[in-house]
Amino acid sequence: MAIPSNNVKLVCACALILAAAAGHIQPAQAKPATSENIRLNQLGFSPSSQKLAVVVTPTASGATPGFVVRAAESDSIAFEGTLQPSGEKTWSGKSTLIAAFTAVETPGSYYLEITEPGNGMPVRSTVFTIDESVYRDLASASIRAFYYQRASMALTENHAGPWQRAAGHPDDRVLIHPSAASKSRPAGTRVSAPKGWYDAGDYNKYVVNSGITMGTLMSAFERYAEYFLHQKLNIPESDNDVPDILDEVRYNLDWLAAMQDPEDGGVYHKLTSASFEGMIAAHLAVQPRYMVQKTTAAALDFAAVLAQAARVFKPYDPHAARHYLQAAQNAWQWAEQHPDIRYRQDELNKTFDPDVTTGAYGDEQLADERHWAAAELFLTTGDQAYWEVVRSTPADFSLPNWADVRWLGNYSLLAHKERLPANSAIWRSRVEKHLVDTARKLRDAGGRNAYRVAMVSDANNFVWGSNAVAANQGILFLEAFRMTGDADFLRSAQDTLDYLLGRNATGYSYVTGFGRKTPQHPHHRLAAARPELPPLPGFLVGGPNPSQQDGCDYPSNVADRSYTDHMCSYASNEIAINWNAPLAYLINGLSAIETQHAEGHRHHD
Ligand code: 9MR
Ligand code: CA
Repeated sequence: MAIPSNNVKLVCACALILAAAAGHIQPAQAKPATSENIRLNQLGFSPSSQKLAVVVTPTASGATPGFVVRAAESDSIAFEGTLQPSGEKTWSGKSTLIAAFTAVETPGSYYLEITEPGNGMPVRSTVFTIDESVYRDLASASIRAFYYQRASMALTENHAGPWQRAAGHPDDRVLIHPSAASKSRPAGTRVSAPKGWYDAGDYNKYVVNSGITMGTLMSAFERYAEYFLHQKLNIPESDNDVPDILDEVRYNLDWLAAMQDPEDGGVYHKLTSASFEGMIAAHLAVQPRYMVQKTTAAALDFAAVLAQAARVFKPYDPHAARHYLQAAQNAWQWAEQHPDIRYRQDELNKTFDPDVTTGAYGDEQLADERHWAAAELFLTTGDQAYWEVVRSTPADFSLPNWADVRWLGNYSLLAHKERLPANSAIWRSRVEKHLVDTARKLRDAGGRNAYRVAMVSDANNFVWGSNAVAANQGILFLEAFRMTGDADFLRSAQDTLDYLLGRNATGYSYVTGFGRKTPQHPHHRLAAARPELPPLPGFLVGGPNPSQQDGCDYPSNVADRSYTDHMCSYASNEIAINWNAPLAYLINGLSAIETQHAEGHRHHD
């Protein structure tokens, strides 16, 4: 049955009467097949949000056919519209058509039905939900994921369900690697640095990558504190008086604090086994663990995180907060005295034994780390010396990643206007302008794009961990919305979430356990060790990455399709804390804004 662009109800009714007269109504069989070519957020939408689906078509067609949205249970029509051509093509050279159905606001289950371009057959999308709480579970799962990554403690059934497990990595007898030897801690000295989160699919703990992860999570809390005060995550600390997200952050903070050498304030780059463990359970991964070389990047990221923690934890534990601030200042001092100790793993391995071959997080540019540390230290202490560093840093925008944290500092500074110096107005308007201009450009690029999302508009976005590029763009949009109040930016943030949850070139929702087509075989040792279970839920996989550094088999080399749901693929299908943190920020930020909005309405009524 073809769907005309108007009079759909009438035609359908006629068809029904004719079929009934002929005496062979078979509603079950009559339902059109589900098409993989209709891409949309597989969880669905909140009632007031923008709602789009993208239809990937084999060829460009001049026609703009109609579409309908039907209620899943009754098949009755809730909305009729016309598919709009997108303009730009996909990176595979395909055309797309856009279905907009924002007007559907009644909570319920729905599907989209179209006449498939090319063959004229009616097809439908998978069922999606419209509901105020549609993202609630994902919002908490994106943070609960960190709980699953905890080292040094057993996970119990009441918190971890079927993913309960024995404790791994006590990390209370970590060896000082020769690269990290000092007078008071010669090579082979045993030190203790338990707790913390496993970085990713591997079991190591890296200060640099913890840095951006912690900064992102604490900033999410600072921006949406009211919302997080009420969020319950069912983690072991859920019964105390501290917001659960901060309890989770603190588990990693306890480890991070122990990465500092108390003797001189320097910070070890990582706590790691010499080489990666096999795909085995945490408690069976028992290679010796080492503290490896103190670096400038580690010290500055540490300083930034501990300075922010001093601010964030002050109301809950003022004693700990003072300690965090002192640790941050000590690390800063060390970094000022050692401004250019970079982590170069290949060189390190020429001098020291054993060779270390795990994640390097080697960063050659350290001005951004210095800026971020100065920004957080300034906000916490008000000390003018830090402001001088901040003030002299270039203001142009760059999207945060583990190696570029300059804008973590700027986001913090802009969100704490009341703490900026009296004469900072010019600085502030310049930095704000860079933020808003960049967000506007990205938003416009998204508006032209075949998937209607900024992320896909530039093939260079598809790096290792591309999904975190998308999630960080989502954060940028949320910050632009905070700055301007322009709801267009909120829609761009929603577009970004829609991209991650299925409106994309592979048709995957990239978060484990959330959506109809999700990663089943992430490169995640905790998951690989339990093949009888579904993968641990709430984890964002790295996503499409045409560089394919893992050498696995991929279905495509095209930028946004170069993804494979195979355990082998650490370059496209691993999970990582620095990718989950911006997902958590985006989804919880959107939920927080949604909640405010709904409450505003209720008060208004
Ligand atoms: O996310 C990191 C990516 O930017 C780098 O290109 C890549 C290679 O150095 O490493 C990624 O980080 C991995 C880390 O080195 C070890 N743990 C797993 C991380 C995610 O794949
Ligand atoms: Ca850097």
